[in-house]
Amino acid sequence: MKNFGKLLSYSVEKNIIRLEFEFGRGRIEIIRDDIINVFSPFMSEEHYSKAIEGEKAVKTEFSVTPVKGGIKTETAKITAIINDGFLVDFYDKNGAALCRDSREERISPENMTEEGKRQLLLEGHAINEGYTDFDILIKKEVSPEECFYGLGDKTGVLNKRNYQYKMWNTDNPAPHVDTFEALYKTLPFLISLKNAGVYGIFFDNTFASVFNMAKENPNFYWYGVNGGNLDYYYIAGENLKEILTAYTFLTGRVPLPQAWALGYQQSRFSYMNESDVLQVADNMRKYDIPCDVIHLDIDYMDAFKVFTYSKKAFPNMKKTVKKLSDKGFKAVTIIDPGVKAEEGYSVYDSGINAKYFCKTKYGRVYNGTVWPGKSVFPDFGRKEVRDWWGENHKAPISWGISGIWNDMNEPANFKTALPDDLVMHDEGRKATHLEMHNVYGHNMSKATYEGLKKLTGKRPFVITRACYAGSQKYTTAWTGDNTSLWSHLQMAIPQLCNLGLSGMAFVGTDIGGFGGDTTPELMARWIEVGIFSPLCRNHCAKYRKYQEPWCFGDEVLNIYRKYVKLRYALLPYFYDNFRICEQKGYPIMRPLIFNYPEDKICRNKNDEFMLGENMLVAPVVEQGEEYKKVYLPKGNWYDYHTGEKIAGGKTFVRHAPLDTCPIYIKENSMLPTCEPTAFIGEKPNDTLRLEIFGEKAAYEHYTDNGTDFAYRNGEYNLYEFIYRNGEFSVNVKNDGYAGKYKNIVLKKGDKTVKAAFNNNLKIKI
Ligand code: MIG
Repeated sequence: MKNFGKLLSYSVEKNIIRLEFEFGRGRIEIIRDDIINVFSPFMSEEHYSKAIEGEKAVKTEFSVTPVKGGIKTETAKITAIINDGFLVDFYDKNGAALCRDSREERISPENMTEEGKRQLLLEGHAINEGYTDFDILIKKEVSPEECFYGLGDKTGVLNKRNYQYKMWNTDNPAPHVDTFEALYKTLPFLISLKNAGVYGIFFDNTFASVFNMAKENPNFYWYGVNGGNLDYYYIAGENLKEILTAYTFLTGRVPLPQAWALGYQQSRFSYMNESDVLQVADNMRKYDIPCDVIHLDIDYMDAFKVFTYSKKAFPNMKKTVKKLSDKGFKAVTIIDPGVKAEEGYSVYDSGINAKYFCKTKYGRVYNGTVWPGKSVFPDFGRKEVRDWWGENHKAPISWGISGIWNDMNEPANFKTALPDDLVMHDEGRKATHLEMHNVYGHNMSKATYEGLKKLTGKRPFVITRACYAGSQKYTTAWTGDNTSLWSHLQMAIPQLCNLGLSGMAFVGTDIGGFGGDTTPELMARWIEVGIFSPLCRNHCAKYRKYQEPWCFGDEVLNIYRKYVKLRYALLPYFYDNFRICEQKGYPIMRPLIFNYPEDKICRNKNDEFMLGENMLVAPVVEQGEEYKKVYLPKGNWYDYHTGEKIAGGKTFVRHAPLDTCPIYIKENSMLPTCEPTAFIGEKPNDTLRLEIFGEKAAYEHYTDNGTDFAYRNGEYNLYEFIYRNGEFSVNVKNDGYAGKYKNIVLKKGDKTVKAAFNNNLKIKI
């Protein structure tokens, strides 16, 4: 790490404090009273952020005063002391030290002898080389009880303490075990929670970085990166909710999806032709499994050429899609970034003519090898390339495709890694693969999102494998190639929760597992978890056992149906939570700690999660287990299956045979549901079912057309439902959407009341 030396002088200009050190320069930028940026221009004076779009700084009161060995700056929420050596310490208003740079030195693990290394190599072990020193190294003090959350799709348990991870978007299908350092995504944001308080920290640098979460030394965690700038945001807040609202203020939020995107989705690598696809569709209806989407994996293409389809497998794609749509299904097609290098193929030709593909440092178009064989890679950092890519979606849109699934966009290359010095651009600026690698999937998703939005005017549905902080504005994501293993079902919970805590809230795993062969029991337990993941898709690898719901016999089929129907019943609740996510950045699927930051037991709760504020899910994720050890935070809860009222603040055992996923509803809440249908929109959604739990509750419910952006112009309905003194009433907060409910069915315990819906309802129950 660079030695900055003593602080020589500083100056304040607008919201920026400029710092002159003996051996370098630094900047402190006050973004808001709860967000401060720490910056040093190792590469450039500009941030060049891909995550943060537009100017975020708002006019904020702050003071700057000299202190011994540095300066102190204060906003209404943060006190920061900037010391010699550009060591920065953050305190809250009560003086609690939340985030101080550690003064301790790292001890290099490179003290290993040559003989030691030789032995390790002989046995086939990797040597932890290259992790010893970094141009940019930030060390932050850690207290003994401190926990870390976020960091994206990383492996392991919920609390990231004691792990080391690398941010370098990586496609590696080997089973993702706890020691895997890099998966597909780069979300360099973490939340620290300790007895003294919470804070968030976002390291906005796209180069390969390493996070060592107090694994090397229990006294500090460190972040190291070679390349880019020293550029991080300190985020203050009272609790995890405030931190996430502020983080998503910076990097953006998941926009409301089209309603159908919340339905159940079925995929396989691949449904090989039209009759395969139609058969899956027919079986969904035949076996009465609600389903909205069928995915077409790479084999639908002609020789893996993107934006084409194989006429042999799908003689007329438009007709196939029409047949699906007649049965109530949307089709989503996969699109890879690798464009087949073949003259006469229009996507290749147009991209070559316009010079849209990445070049080697010698100026030649770079050829890699992916599914189509020799392939070229669009330089997605440039706007004109993104626009061109977006326009290419005219083809799938003309076939009637409803959404796009972006794969392989780490980017993956079969034979070797792409060269570090491959020329890529960040808009007009020449950059390298090393800098742009981790935002390749982000830029591709942005291209897809903007293309679909322009072509359809609807809320685009995009799924991606690789992404960067801020990608939530453009795309949903799945966790890539998991395996049909119990350990991967277990990991799905913390993995999806941490993605949500990293801003990527519309996420899911391959339900049933991608690689390997799932078992009937694992399938049943996985769907019991999977229906709660915002993105709900069953997907499976080539040459692996078929894993559609009917492939495991009647018992599993019945369980599958029961839970997918539960998903469909809960769609109004899901949609409400998506709206909250767009408004405040709160994830839909959350770890308990998000709702109960004071509850120490929740800090390490890996096998339960919350859906929004009111629903707690405690699934069985162990083979052969028929009992679940359930923990409920303080307060009263209702067992969703039996209605039994249970006092929380304790752990107890719930009988949970294969067909039972324990679910609990918080006392004094309401749960909106609907009658499950075969697909969303099969029947008009005109009856709201509302279940009341407890004697005093208020709940906000949101509806809109579920399709386009009219809601942003006020075309939505927002109701506040109130239950007090035995009476239910409605307070209309916004009355802008014409699609109104006709009926309401109120439920409380074993009482049910049906009524015609209107804005002035008052019902005794
Ligand atoms: O090299 O498109 O993660 O979901 O089925 C494999 C084929 C490429 C990897 C994705 C997976 C997809 C598969 N793809």
